Amino acid sequence: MTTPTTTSDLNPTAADSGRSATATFAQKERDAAPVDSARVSTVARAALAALHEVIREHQLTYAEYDALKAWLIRVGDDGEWPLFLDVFVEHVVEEVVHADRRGAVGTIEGPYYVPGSPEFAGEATLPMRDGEPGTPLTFQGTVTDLDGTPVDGAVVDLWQADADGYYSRFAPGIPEWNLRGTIRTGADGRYTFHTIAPAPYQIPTDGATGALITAAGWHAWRPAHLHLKVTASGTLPVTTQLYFDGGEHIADDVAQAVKPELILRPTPAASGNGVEVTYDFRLDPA
Ligand code: MBD
Ligand code: FE
Repeated sequence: MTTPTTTSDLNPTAADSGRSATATFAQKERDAAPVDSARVSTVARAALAALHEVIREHQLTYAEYDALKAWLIRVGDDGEWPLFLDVFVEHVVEEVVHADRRGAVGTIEGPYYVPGSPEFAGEATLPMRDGEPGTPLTFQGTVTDLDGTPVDGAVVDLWQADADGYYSRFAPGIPEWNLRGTIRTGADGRYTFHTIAPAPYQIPTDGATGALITAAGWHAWRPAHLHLKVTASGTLPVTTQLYFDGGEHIADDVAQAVKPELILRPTPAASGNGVEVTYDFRLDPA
C-alpha cells in the first residue's frame, strides 16, 4: 500500500487513519539499516522474559491469553501499530535516546508526521481552509546553537491537528497539507508561524487501541499540541511537541509526552487578533 496523496478515499474511522499511518511508517522503514543479530537476540530475549514475568506475577488465564491474542491480531488489522506504540511506548524510547541532550527538549514524534510540507522563508501562514476554525495563533522564535548564536538555514517543520482534533493526510476531507508547513530561517535564525490554536486530541476510540482504553477504563485524550522538527547542519535534530498552559489533559496525557519545558504561555496578540507566543530552540552540536 502507498501513502494516499489525497484523503478523499478515506473514511473517518480508526482503521482508515491507522492504515494511513501504517503505510507512511512502512515507507520510512524501507530505508532503515538492518539490526545486528546479537542485539536482536539480547533485546528480544529480555522483552519476552519481561512478558513471562507479567504472566507469572498476575497468574494469566487461558481466556486472558486468548483475549490478548485476538487483540494483537486486531491491532494489526486496524493498522494501529504506529498509533499504539507511539502512544504507549515511544515516550520511554525518546527518554533513553535523548538523555544526554543539553539544548532543546524533545518528546515523541507520534504517528502523523509526513515529510515534505510546503516550505517558507522566515515567516509562514500555514496552509489552512477558508474560515479554518480556532483561535488565531502566532508562534515565533529563534533557532540558535547552545551559545545562543542564531542558526542561518535552520529548518522548522510544524504539523498539528485542526480545531476538531483531525490531522490532514490521516482524516478524510482535509486538504493535503492543511496545518503543515516548514520554515527555513535566515541569518537571524528567526521563524514566525501564523496558525490556529489546536484542540485537545482524542485518539480513535473505534479501533483496537480505543478498545483497550475502554476495556481498562482509561481515557483517550492528549492535551492540545503543536508538533515540531527542527534541523540544521552541524546540529542534532530535535523532534518535539509544545503544549498550552492550563490546557485540558496537560497533566494526564495518555501518551505521557508532556514535559515542563514544553509548555507555552501565550498572551493576547499585539494585533488584537488571537494569541501569540515566543519559543526558542537551542540546538545541540552534532
Ligand atoms: C497524536 O496526535 C499524537 O501526537 C500521538 C503521540 C499519538 C496519537 C496521535
Ligand atoms: Fe499529535
